[in-house]
Amino acid sequence: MTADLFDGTADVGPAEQAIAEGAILLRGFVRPFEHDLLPALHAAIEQSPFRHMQTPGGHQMSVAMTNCGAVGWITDRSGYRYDATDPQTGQAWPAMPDVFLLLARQAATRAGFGGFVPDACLINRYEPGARMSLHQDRDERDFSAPIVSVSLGLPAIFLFGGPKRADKPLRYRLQHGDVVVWGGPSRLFFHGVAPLADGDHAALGRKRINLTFRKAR
Ligand code: MD6
Ligand code: FE
Repeated sequence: MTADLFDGTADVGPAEQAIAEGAILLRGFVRPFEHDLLPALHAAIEQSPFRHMQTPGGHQMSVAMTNCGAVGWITDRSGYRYDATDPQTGQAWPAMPDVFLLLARQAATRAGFGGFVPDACLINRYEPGARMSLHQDRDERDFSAPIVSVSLGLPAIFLFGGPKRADKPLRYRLQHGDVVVWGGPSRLFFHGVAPLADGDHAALGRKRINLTFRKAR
């Protein structure tokens, strides 16, 4: 019970944990990629900066977003969609860095989804208090491809429900370097992120960054 006090295993848990049929949590999977990943992330953000998008209902999202890849996910008063152009810069989104692609492919393969080629990477930035309400990812054309979700920076509580909005979500703590791969039977399950607790991460400071890789088209 107190082993964590002595050997630092308090938050380690099993390295791989099934969280639903078709969904697996790969703890620390980012580690071998981290050295190349963070500079590539910062370069992408420089080209297409974070912004708080509007929902179709007219609310501003608490999570700031940008994208890289051939297409990016956007929301505004007219709805949710993927677009090849960043509406803020008027330019194409930054190309998907090789290290992003490699990480996403390897994680998908590890989870049993070989041949995953994402064309979109949504980059989410959570500052303390930011949250993502329960939703389904359903703006992609082909639900047979999985989603690969990478957590960086401050830890967050990931809420993972079921096929109906009313299904009571389970809670998973996602830490820097964790990857969730998600597809098959749970591809359309409701999920969200609880309000981010304040903290200071050694590499990223007072924020959490989530990369969500999808095959949108
Ligand atoms: C987040 N993630 O972790 C939000 N969606 O910041 C998602 O909305 C998400 O992690 C689909 C699949 C995996 C995810
Ligand atoms: Fe989602």
